[in-house]
Amino acid sequence: MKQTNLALKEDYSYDIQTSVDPKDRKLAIAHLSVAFVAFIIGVFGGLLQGLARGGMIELPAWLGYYQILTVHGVLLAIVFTTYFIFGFFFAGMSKTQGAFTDRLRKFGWTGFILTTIGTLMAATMILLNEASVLYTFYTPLQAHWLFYSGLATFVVGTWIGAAAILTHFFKWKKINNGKPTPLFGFMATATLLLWIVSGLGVATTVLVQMIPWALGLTDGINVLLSRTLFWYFGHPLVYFWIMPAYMVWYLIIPKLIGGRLFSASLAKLAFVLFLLFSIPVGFHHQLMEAGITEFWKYIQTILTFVVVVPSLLTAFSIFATFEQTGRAKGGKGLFSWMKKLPWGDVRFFAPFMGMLVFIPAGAGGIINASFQLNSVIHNTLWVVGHFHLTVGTTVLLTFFGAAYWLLPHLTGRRFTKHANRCGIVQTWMWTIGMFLMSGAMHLLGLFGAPRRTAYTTYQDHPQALEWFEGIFASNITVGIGGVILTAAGVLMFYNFIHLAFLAPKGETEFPMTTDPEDTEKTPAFLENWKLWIGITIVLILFAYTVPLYDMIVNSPPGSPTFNNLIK
Ligand code: HAS
Ligand code: CU1
Repeated sequence: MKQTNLALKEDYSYDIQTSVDPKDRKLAIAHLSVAFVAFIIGVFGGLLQGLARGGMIELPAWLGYYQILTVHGVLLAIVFTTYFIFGFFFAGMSKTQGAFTDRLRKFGWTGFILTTIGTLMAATMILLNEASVLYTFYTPLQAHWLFYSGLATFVVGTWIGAAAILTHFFKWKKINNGKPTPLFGFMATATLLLWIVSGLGVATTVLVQMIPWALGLTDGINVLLSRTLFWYFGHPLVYFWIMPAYMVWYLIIPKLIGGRLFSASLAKLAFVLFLLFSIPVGFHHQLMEAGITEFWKYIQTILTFVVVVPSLLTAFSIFATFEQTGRAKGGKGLFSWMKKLPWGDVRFFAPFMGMLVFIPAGAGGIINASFQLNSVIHNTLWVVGHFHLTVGTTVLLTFFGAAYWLLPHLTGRRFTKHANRCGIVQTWMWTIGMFLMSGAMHLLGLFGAPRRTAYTTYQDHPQALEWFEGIFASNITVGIGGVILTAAGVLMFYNFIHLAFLAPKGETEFPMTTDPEDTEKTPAFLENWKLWIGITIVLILFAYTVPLYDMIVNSPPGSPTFNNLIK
């Protein structure tokens, strides 16, 4: 493996053909290992919970349904995603902007250790059945104060890791004043700033409301305020998941298909728009909630539709990249250029299937956000179907696709034909399993099947007994899909072990697209982070100040908010 010393060179010229610095590789693979251990445990949590809900098994008395549901959600949606993203970011920043300094790498390890301590604290409380509060842990469900302390430690740990990555980025920017920054660092910065600004909401409700409440220091809690602070964080949380997946689409896929990204400016604009508009939209999770006026719900619905735009820009950019590459390779006709894409390479195929699934997934999100239409689907299985497509398929299949080159690159092994074959099979199994499970969830949701219930008889719903609904709108189909997904999950875990620890020693490329042609012409204002952070704060204040003030000043009697801190 060509070992170029990646210490920040004076001219900060960065050669993206180099590999990840050996010391940074250890930090990245530590994150990815925790991610995949959490993944396999979370997958089995999902199997048990899906079969119990479908009435196909009875959980043992010592294992609660909501406990196993919390395990499934926390380990997959919070732990797997966060550790994978940080592992990917440390590796990508080391590759594109040179090795981290020892001091910054120490920050990285400190963040990793704190995040892991927080994970273990929260997981222990869940396993002791002291925190069966689901992955959104919002009130009025109450967990043990150690669970909330674990969450707070987890978040602080990620902030320290983020500080290392952001410092690495801005040092490069300072030394290369005026030069367009590398796309990887730009996108990671937008994602981590989003994570930090939105994390302030959930940190506030955990530290100021939930922990005092769980310790019995306050005898009640302002539920509306707490849920609002949670959803101030909760929607940007989903973009914290999807933006790294988009980074794989923008930066890795063009290289793998032998092409070049369509436009750097469009890519940077999309990520700036995510930073600006991901946070002032949390009310679209609370459209059916009392205590928030229609006016502010409607404002945040409009802002939600604004934040759909960067996803549409992404769809256009990626599709244009496919087409210009397919045609450059001699593809002709309206669509036959698609034959030129590397369908047999799982590093492309898995993320591609994630993209394809994201078309109906995103459309479902637009339905969810369509204000009064939300009343049809809110708190039904439709929403569960939605996020098993968005994060459960688009994000996860994209991360799996990245793992096939990232793991062996970091551990000095080869991405073997065997791994590729296993990967193609795994992708089809995951896609088919999810089509059945999420498809049935969407349909059952339309028949009114509730979410977050241990048992339901909606598969016997009279309307659902037409042959089509009888097959698809049934919990049996959900269960069958869940079993196929579990098998696919086990195969993915095998692929992780094979690629990280068993594949033959050797070299695997970290594929990264060369900068698009318009890089030098990228408008300088796109690099003005002070401007973007300023506008983000203005939008948040515009969308939340009045409703939050209202929730505090007019909080229902007996539900101490910050009042007990103010009086
Ligand atoms: Fe969502 C609930 C609205 C995106 C995840 N969402 C959730 C929950 C989760 C979640 C976890 O407005 C449940 C939380 C809970 O437990 O209560 N969501 C949206 C909207 C979008 C959206 C408007 N969601 C996501 C993403 C997620 C995610 C991304 C995770 C990664 N969502 C909602 C709403 C709710 C909600 C309400 C609350 C429901 C309720 O009442 O509780 C948008 O961002 C979607 C925009 C995306 C598109 C699709 C663009 C297509 C692309 C692929 C192109 C394909 C290519 C390949 C390039 C418009 C980018 C094509 C090649 C070919 C050859 C064809
Ligand atoms: Cu959302």
